[in-house]
Amino acid sequence: MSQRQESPQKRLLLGETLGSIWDMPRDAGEKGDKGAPGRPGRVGPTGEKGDMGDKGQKGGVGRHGKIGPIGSKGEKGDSGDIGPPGPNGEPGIPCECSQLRKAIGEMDNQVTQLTAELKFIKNAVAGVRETEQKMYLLVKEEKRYLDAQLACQGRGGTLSMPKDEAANALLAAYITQAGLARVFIGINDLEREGAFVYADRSPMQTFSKWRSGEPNNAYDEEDCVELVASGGWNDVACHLTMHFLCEFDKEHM
Ligand code: GN1
Ligand code: CA
Ligand code: CA
Repeated sequence: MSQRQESPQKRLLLGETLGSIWDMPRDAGEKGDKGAPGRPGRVGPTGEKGDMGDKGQKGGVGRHGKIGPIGSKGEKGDSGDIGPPGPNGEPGIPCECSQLRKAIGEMDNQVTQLTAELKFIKNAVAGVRETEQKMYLLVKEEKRYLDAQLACQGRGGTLSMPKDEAANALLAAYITQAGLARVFIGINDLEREGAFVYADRSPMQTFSKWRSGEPNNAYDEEDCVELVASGGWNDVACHLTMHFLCEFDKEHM
């Protein structure tokens, strides 16, 4: 199909005519049918985050877990009630009771006699003092500290180690009655200056009985200890010689 060619003037005129027809007021025609629905619009921007939703429903009960480890041993229970008494024993052999009683009575007398004699020997002859656990002996030989300790050990004991007020007071009274002013006791700082220990190397406990100003390590040579009659302690030179106090453990006699 061939296109009809118009002259430029004619095309201009036609254009103007069409334009004015287009612009002319027209009567409204009848309403057309409803058009087809338009295409869906573009996807909108991401919305703002909403509030948290309601809490979901509680889930169902879970499966049974595995058996746990064995628990620790329980405490010991209370002791049970006392059982019923046992049956009577077989009859004994007839005893020579009066003879046995006589023998026991005689032994009782002997024990009393021996106890009195022992007391005499301990106090009057040996001149010892004692407490429930210890026996103390004042040795009236003048020795240096280490020789005094050896002399006590040779008798099965050690230099006296007063570890409480009662023992210290007993020893002070002991030397006072003997008319002595001072004796060696088993305390020293031979190993480390100022660190006083007992002769059995046990450390000083809370109890001590230093005289005021003691221990002073006078002349830088006082590593042994004397007990003076009034009950106080003083550090003195170990090479001094004096009487001394031994002690013996009754448990080991
Ligand atoms: C004695 O007498 P003097 O001051 O030298 C004692 C010291 C005492 C001191 C206390 C050998 O020394 O141990 O600390 O008195 N020395 C002797 O004043 O007994
Ligand atoms: Ca000292
Ligand atoms: Ca001293």
